[in-house]
Amino acid sequence: MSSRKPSNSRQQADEVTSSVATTAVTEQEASDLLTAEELHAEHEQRKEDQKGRIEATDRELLLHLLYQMVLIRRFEEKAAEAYSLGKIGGFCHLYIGQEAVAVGAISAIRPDDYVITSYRDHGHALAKGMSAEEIMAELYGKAGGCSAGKGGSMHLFDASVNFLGGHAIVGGQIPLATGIAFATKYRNEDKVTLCFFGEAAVNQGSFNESLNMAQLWKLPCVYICENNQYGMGTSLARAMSLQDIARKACAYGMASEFVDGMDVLAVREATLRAVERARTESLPTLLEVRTYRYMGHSMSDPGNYRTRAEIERYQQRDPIKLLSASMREKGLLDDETMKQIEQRVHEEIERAVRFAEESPLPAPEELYTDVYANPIKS
Ligand SMILES: Cc1ncc(C[n+]2csc(CCOP(=O)(O)OP(=O)(O)O)c2C)c(N)n1
Ligand SMILES: [Mg+2]
Repeated sequence: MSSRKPSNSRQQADEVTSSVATTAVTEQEASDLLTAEELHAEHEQRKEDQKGRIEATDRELLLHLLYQMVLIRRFEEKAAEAYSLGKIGGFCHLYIGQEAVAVGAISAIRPDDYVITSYRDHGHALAKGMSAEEIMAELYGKAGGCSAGKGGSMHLFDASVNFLGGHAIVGGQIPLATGIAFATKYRNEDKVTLCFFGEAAVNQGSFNESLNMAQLWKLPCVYICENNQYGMGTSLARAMSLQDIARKACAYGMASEFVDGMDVLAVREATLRAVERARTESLPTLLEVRTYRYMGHSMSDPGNYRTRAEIERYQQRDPIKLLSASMREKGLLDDETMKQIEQRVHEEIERAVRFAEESPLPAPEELYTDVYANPIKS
């Protein structure tokens, strides 16, 4: 197993400062499998790490983080079901397995801060406060959706909660985030921008251009790379010469951290540090958050490029299981409370599906609205 497995973000942050040659993950390392005993030992170690963080966190907040992760997981399971029934068309990229990243990071900002992300956006939209109803209706292509049914899964958007998309061009949101952070600074607004993107976007020129500018102009932006180790069917090891993404920040003189993306509290803490740097010093940060997606790249991906054993290995590190197990061991969660969380989530999802089913399709004349800011009159 790779020595870079994300069991402790502090330790990993230290490792980031060690040499490139010793920290890069090889394809061999990435495909190594742990034995059942090793997996169990790793899970126990992670729980110990997380329990230390739990002691410093308010129980209401812990329950809120757990609720949000369960909500995103069940929302997407329902979306997958609706997609299979033909109720959702077009592209649909699920976030299952990565919930701790959006939930942990967004819990570290204020409602008036901005979030922007890629097409794998359902989790971020929910965590930023968009309703499950308007998101599900958007997936269904209905008029009640957040983008009036014309954006679909990849183009969720709600300016009222400062969620600025949902972007389908890989790496396209990174310069947009830099621009948003520039605008807030220019207007003297005390706002931070969180920009989420996949690790494949790091190979795009827009990443380099944006981070260079953000550091040069001291912009309050947190760049959060969700390293789920695949860009469609291509593993990180086959596509990136230097796979230690956090280290790339040194090319811009920017602060960075490597974070365990399966531990929602580790993500929250690293983001809190980055947000503090953005607010008090107006400086950007690059976070490399190591995570894993359990499902295919999109609903049409059969996933032939990885083994079931590899997926199961990561499912052992499940962020929801980890938080609930740690909370139980600390006496902060019991069966009854967990049942209530699942029940509340179930009701919220049922309401969302009902809303989406009952919402009308967009009227045909809507084809001509929202195309140009100043429509040309015929
Ligand atoms: C500029 C551009 N090139 C290629 C694509 C096709 N494409 C869509 S998703 C994707 C992989 C991106 O992977 P990553 O950034 O790691 O995000 P993940 O899907 O893993 O969340 C590619 C190549 C695209 N949408 N935009
Ligand atoms: Mg990826």
